[in-house]
Amino acid sequence: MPRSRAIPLRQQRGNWAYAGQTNDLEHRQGPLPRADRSPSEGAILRLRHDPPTRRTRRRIWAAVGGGVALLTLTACGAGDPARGWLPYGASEGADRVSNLWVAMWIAAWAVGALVWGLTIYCMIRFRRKKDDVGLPPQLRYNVPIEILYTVVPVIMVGVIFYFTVRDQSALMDTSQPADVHVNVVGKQWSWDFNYIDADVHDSGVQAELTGKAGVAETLPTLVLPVNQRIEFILTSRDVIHSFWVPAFQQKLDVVPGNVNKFQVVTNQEGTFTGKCAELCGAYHATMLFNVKVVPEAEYQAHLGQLRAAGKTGLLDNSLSREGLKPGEQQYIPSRKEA
Ligand SMILES: [Cu+2]
Repeated sequence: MPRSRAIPLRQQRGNWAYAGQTNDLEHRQGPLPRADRSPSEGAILRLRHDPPTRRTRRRIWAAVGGGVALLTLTACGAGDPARGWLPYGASEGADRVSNLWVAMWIAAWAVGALVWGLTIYCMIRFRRKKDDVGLPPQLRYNVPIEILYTVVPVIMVGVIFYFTVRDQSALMDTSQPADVHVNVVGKQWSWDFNYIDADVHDSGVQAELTGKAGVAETLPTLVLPVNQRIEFILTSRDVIHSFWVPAFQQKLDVVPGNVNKFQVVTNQEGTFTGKCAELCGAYHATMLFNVKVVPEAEYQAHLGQLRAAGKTGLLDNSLSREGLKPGEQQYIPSRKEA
């Protein structure tokens, strides 16, 4: 049986109205929840707020307007909406990354639209009416709904996990023989490039960030042939770096003592930026380089220039601070294997 409780009568104060005034306690069942009590003023029910003032409404509309303007401006920036505003890719793997990225956003927006839609529907459909008194019926332990909102997110995470693992496995697959093998060596604060197949090397120095135009031309440049499968074999001389060419939309840590590898198939000529993506010390920001993807003849010409400049042979990883861990050397192909 419903049980009434005596509530002290209080005067209405500010935005609050008190239970005693509306005599609505007959509509309640059971003891009052803790949240409805005020320690100093006894059991008080929060029944209604005054409607938002004009000023508050103006602020809400200003915030909504600002958000829409920000979204519009962002959308007008560089990049292609069909690729989720990612930079254009210069490798086959880049398409895989942007497809996964766009698909995730579509799924996220669909879930967001559903949740917002249901939220707004509930806010309107079940809003407090002028003549409502007391609290609406309080529901709990709806087993079918609880199962639904446990199982559905698990399925969604499972789907995202499946596609992520599928694409990651493909991007990290190095089982196919590569056309070109480059041992990229990270060092504080630049990069060395060992062109294993051609038995030549290039050694970079850290960028001089003068703030003036022309810095890009002074950076170490990794030259690669177009439409070929390139294998990057990553080693470090000192601390953990991360080899990142944004146009390939792929990066991988460069770990001292270990050999990490990944392959890309270049499919676009051009000059792209490269950088270290792992905070590796005071001059981490100067670990900039260029990647030039060129026709085969131009690539061979560049190798010839390195040879002519006396940069023959490879820079040994024994130059590294700690060398490679036992058993890691086998992952760096020798010139004959490459
Ligand atoms: Cu670094």
